[in-house]
Amino acid sequence: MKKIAIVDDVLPNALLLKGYAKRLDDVEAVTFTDPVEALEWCAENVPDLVMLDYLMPEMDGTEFLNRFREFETLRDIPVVVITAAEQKEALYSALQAGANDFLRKPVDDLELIARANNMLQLRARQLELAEANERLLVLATTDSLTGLANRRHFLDKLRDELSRTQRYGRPLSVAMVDADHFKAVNDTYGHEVGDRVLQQLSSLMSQEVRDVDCVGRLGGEEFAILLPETSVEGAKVFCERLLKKIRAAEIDLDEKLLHYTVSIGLTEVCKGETKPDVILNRADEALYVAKESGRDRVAI
Ligand code: GH3
Ligand code: MG
Ligand code: MG
Ligand code: MG
Repeated sequence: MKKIAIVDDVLPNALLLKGYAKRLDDVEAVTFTDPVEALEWCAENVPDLVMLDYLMPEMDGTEFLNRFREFETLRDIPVVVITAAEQKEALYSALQAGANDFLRKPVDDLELIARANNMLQLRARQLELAEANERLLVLATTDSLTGLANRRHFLDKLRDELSRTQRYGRPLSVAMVDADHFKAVNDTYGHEVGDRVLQQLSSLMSQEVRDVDCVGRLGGEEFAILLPETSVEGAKVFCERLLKKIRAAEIDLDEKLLHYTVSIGLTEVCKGETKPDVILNRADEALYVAKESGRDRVAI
């Protein structure tokens, strides 16, 4: 059900417009004689269309529009302003303040319906586009196999977190996680089983982190975890707990239970450090040490 707010200081006018609006499909019209009340209601309910009488004693249409457009959620909501034929200046002013269309008094019912329909279609298209954008954003930032942040999104988060960390002098740690002997898992059990391991590993990491942390898949069987507000000591405790959890996890292959491990390279961001590559390289070097010294462990 689409919502239309009708704002007119003269109640019979408002009710007349409401009567016309009833002829629109799938629409609920709410009337207001007090523009302040109307603004509050709109901010709360986000209508799909506003029909606004220009001349009102408390505030004129231009002021209403200025205040209306200040709400982020109401910025794109279509507004049809209603003016008397002699109020030329009022119409210019309202259009400049962001009115999308207008009607002349006395309002013709068919014209109102036609203009309202146009505006409602515009609004429907806006909502479709917003949803499509939302879906695109998810696609562009998510790794499809694991649902984790993809490499690009993880790097964006790292950059954001880096500037925040440096501004407030807060600790930040980064862990690089790489599956051990993963080639052997694929070679022995097939790529599909390998994918299942990556998916389980991803959900284990996601479960283990806090809300402010970010887990990303950098590529292949390599992941990274961003740990804001965490020094390397705290991050090491976290990594040990994660390693334990991963060690205890199993993949049911019917004929047997498959176990797997990971190695982790850990580093803390230094004061004044701003380059993501340098930090990731340092985590990578620590990861190499973890691999060389026997795997299934964390190195700093
Ligand atoms: P190490 O313990 O030294 O890390 O050994 P490793 O075998 O894990 O290392 P290597 O880098 O040699 O092999 C990584 C393997 O990960 C090779 C590749 O087939 C596999 N792999 C990368 N991406 C995927 C994926 O999306 N799915 C599956 N199933 N396997 C993948
Ligand atoms: Mg009026
Ligand atoms: Mg590996
Ligand atoms: Mg690797």
